[in-house]
Amino acid sequence: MKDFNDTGSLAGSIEFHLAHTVGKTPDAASNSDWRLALSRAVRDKLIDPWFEATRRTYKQDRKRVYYLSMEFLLGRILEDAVNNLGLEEKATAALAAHGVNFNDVMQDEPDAALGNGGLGRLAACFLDSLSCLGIPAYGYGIRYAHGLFKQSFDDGRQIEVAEDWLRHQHNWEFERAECVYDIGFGGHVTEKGSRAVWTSSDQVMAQAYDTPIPGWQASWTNTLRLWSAKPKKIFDLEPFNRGEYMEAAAPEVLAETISRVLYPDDSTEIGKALRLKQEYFFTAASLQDLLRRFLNHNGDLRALPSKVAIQMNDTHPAIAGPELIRLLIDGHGFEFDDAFDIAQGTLNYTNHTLLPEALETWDTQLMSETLPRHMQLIERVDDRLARDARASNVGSAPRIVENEKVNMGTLAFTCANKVNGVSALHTDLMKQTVFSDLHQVYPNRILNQTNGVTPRRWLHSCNEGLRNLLNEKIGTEWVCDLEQLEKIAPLADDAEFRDRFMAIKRDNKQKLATWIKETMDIDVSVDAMFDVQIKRIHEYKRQLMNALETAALANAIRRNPDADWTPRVKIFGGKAAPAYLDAKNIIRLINDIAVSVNNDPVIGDRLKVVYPPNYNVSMAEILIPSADLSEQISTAGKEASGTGNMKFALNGAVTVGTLDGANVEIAEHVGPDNIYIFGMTADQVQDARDGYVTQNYIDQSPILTEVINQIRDGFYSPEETTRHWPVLEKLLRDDYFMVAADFDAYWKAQRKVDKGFADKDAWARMAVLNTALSGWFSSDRTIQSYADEIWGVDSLSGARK
Ligand code: NBG
Repeated sequence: MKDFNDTGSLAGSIEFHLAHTVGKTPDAASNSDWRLALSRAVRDKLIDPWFEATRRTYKQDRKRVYYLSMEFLLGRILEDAVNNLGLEEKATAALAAHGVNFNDVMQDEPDAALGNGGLGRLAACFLDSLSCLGIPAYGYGIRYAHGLFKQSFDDGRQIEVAEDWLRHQHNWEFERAECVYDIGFGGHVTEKGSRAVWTSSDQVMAQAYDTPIPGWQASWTNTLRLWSAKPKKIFDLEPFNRGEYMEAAAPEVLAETISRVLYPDDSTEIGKALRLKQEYFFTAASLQDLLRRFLNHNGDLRALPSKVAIQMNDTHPAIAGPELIRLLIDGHGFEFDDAFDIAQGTLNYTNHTLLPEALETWDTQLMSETLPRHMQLIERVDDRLARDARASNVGSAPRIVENEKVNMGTLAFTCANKVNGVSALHTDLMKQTVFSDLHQVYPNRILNQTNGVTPRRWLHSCNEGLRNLLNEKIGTEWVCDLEQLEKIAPLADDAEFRDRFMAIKRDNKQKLATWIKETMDIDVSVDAMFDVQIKRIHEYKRQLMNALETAALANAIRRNPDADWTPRVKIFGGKAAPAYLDAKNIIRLINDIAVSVNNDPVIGDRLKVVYPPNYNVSMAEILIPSADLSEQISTAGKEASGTGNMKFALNGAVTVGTLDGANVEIAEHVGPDNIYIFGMTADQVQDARDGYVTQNYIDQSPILTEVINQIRDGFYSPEETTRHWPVLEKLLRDDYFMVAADFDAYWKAQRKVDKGFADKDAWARMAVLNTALSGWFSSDRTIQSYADEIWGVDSLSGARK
């Protein structure tokens, strides 16, 4: 018998699985077949550490963390596992023996895109860090059949195509046919004293699918448990027997709708009945599951807060408050106040945005119809809040239920032990704005936890050249202790080191240039500055400001092509929510500017604009290591944190940005000389709001005026001159995010960037220092801080710090 847990036999294990799991011979196997075989071989190696982690958690009766998130934007899973297990070389050799290219096999894996952007990707980085730190944890979410849509462009317009990652088989998960829970909706409530019986009118089953999440070198492995909705009864036999086959299948269709598709909007998708069902579906299943696990070993539910910490990732799982209270009262006989205290001691809430349109509310009518018992309990929680507000003499008492709406932020806050923002500035603004009343009622509840990113994926795996250089200079401990990168700071003054650092950047740029040529047929020069803005397309992130600056730069070059230009490649990436028309208009404008600029012989290599479609995690892994300049230009006060900003800095890109979100802390860490900060501060934005007139700012800026006039005259859309009028119309009518007000400051900052880049040595120094000084932005630091300050758990002995 071969020992398949021995790393040495990876090659044998791959061959075994190719034959016995996939059913292929090497000569008939495609890249997909090899991927499936490799995935199985790698997954086998996780089983022992996975079991061992569970055994140790039970044995030591550790407190567990449950991370409830509607989204997990994982990207490729195989790549992560190979990286964390250190199997890259062995896998490469094993496949090469069959003439198969390891990278081609890795590229075959579709991204697991079960998230929209920031909050979902943060959840994925957190899973990695929880395992790396050896904290017993489960991620709980939804196993969407269709993740975030695929984006393509048709004549510059965004087209959305359904994503179907599950159709391309992936074999990471374990289906748990036995792990199912009933989830009810609708119906009515019968009161029995302080208890109630909720008789739901519709039920579905939540079935678990488990994916092991290995930490670094698999010293610890946690579980991501995703719920899939299944019908309670597959068939309605009566209509079936009458020959009405479609009607007979209706229960199945209805149930499966719940986990069918991810809502493709990260900020404004509110009020949709199906979404409320999704939220309740996964929250209720997760709570039943974790209570069952708790009760297996503990008799007394009063001990729940000492054994369980639940993190609500945004308000999406906020129904956890009323649901846990309901289970305690109606299921276990607690009185309301005791049930509330237990729930509140267990739950915590992370806020990810202050944008008013993104703060979830539900109509009381919809809530009462969908979850009648919960609506009653929400009213009780609201009374409790009113009582606490009176006791703390807060004048304008905040309410959960107001104007026939349930405010989920207020609900989550009231039911939580700790409430955190995701950067220092964001947390301050939470206290001053949306949660100012609640902060007065519960003054010790809000705290800050600045986001972080996992160095395993966002440096070790995506930037092989830099990884090897770092290993050579400071050893490998930085991978789990990222602040060790500081040790390379003195090397910023070492010319030879700088050269090597920049040669790696150039190498990465060359790979990207080849990819751009292959996929988009655009020639870009690696001598040019690679200037990258990748993130969701949203007005507050101000891709429009970048586009207008690009057009202005093109004008300046055309006027004086022989001046000493710093060549640039402007790279954009990102999707717009399908219903967000203003964002889609901006995409089309960028694409039209790209066509015009790229085909202008006068401009030539001085400026190129590239917008590859379908930006996702895997594309980010190519773009970030190749960037010279990182665009983080949101209106100050609007970007809660940003995490892309951290990934760029870590990979030696210099930031041009506003004092927003975590940019503020990045500036503190890398120092003012190694970042280009421009524009209004959050306070100045507030001050400028009164009496803001876009046209006044445009009039003050001849550069911006010229671009606006060109767009109006159809310069970028000669075949349809009015095409981009809606963008201008919106800008002039409602420049809420102050593109016009910050434009000149941005233009000037970019010209400083041009000069900076032209001085190769000085730029290289900045790049090195960005990498050296951004180690604090590791999600390991963030998770350790959640563990200490929110969850009250420590990392296990034997696991790495
Ligand atoms: C996003 C913010 C980002 C932040 C991430 C992670 C949502 C709703 N919000 O600024 O816009 O970095 O959350 O905290 O995804």
